[in-house]
Amino acid sequence: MAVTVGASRLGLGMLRHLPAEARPLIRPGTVPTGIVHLGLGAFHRAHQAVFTEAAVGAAGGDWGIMAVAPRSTAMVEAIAAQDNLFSVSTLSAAGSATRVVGALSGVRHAPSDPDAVVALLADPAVRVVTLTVTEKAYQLDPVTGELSPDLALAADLAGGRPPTTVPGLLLRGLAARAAADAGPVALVSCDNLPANGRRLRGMLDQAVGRADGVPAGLVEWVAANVTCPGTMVDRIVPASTPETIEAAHRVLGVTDLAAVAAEPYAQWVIEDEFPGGRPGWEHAGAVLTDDAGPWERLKLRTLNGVHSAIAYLGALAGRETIAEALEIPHLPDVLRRLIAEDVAASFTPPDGVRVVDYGEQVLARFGNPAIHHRTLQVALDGSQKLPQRVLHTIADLRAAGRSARWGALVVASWLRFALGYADDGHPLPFQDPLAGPIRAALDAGAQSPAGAVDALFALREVIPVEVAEDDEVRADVIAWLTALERHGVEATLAGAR
Ligand code: CS2
Repeated sequence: MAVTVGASRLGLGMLRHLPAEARPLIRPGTVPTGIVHLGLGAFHRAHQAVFTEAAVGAAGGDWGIMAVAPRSTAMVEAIAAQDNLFSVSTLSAAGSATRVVGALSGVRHAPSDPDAVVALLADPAVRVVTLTVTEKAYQLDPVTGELSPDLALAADLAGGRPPTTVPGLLLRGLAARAAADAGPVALVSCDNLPANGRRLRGMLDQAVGRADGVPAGLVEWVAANVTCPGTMVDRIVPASTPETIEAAHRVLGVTDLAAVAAEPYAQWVIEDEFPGGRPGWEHAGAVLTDDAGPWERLKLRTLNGVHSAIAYLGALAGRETIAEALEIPHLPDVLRRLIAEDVAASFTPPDGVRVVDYGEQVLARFGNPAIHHRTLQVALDGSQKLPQRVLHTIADLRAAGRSARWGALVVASWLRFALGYADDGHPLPFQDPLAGPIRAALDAGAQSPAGAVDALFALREVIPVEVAEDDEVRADVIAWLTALERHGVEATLAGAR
């Protein structure tokens, strides 16, 4: 990232020079590590780190976060050079506020020192492990939940060398923990996966079942000592840019190369299954519950489903950000129909929540003009996102004998996006772990919208069989794709009934 680095850098020595309201609630180094977090991205820094800092500030406890980057070194180096400090700028039309967060007790880079990460997972002081590693790092087939046959993962399961994948790190860490008799631990997925706790557990059970060289009895140890509480996580946190660093600099007067920007809203719903204890997250506004399922469906289908719809339609129509895309004429009306007619009819929301009201709140959040969330960022990895964001909505509606026309529009817009060019002919990047098979299917069927839909629907790892074999859904997706190809996004939305 090309930024002008000012003379002074954020660090413990600078804290007393910061405006009082920008100082951290806790000082790194004063709270011992109790949490290991995998995934050092912007979302973790603006979400779980902020909740945990507030919880420790209010209720105490040894819950410093040792944050592990599973891939890149840049953030590890930036945060280590800043004494584990970073800032969060909260942005809205009403103004912005920047505050330094002191939740991290340290940072590690998994690829350069996997054994250190395994040792951390086996440390009795660590009783909670949280994850934000994105959908694809779980290496689960999005439709069946089967662990992937990926070669690096197979090598991790075979053992004999330090692990390189997230399932491999967890497996070896838990094996070491069992061997050390280091006590129970909660593994908490904070990724936007359906039933993320159950998925993580499924991933772990399959990894343990297939692994070589793990202690006898590991299956039983994991069953007795490891919980995987489900969660719903929510905060819009775009990828940081040089402007994010400049905004932090304006308030702090020092350079923070790990700065993040986020919307004011944040929500965290957590199933309360923590055999080794947990931070007092409820003091930070989190909701502790015995079933996060209804919250998770509400959020994935409404917020994330609508987000993906805006991302694909907006990118096709040449809009750079989500907020700009919302200005496409008729798009908000179409999204309201998607929410009211399809999403709301597809599941039972949490008690006391009306899906259309939640949807209005979501649309207002997407319209935040201070958040520059790129349509191309939200458009990434569609094959991993579409099942929980829209295909489950379609499957549930059809099972109840209802139509799913607006859901079909989202699928068609993704497919149209995958063709790789915008309405004005500009190339669009298609980044997806399944880009190869999706491209090949689209090339084979590219002569007509029906051919493209049939080729894509034949990919079982993307489209669930009940959706793929549904003639009405197929016809709806073909009709939308035909309109999008012939008339473009704006005319298609103007004519949408
Ligand atoms: C977005 C999410 O990038 C995406 O796919 O839909 O990251 C979204 O911003 C968060 O889930 C909001 O909580």
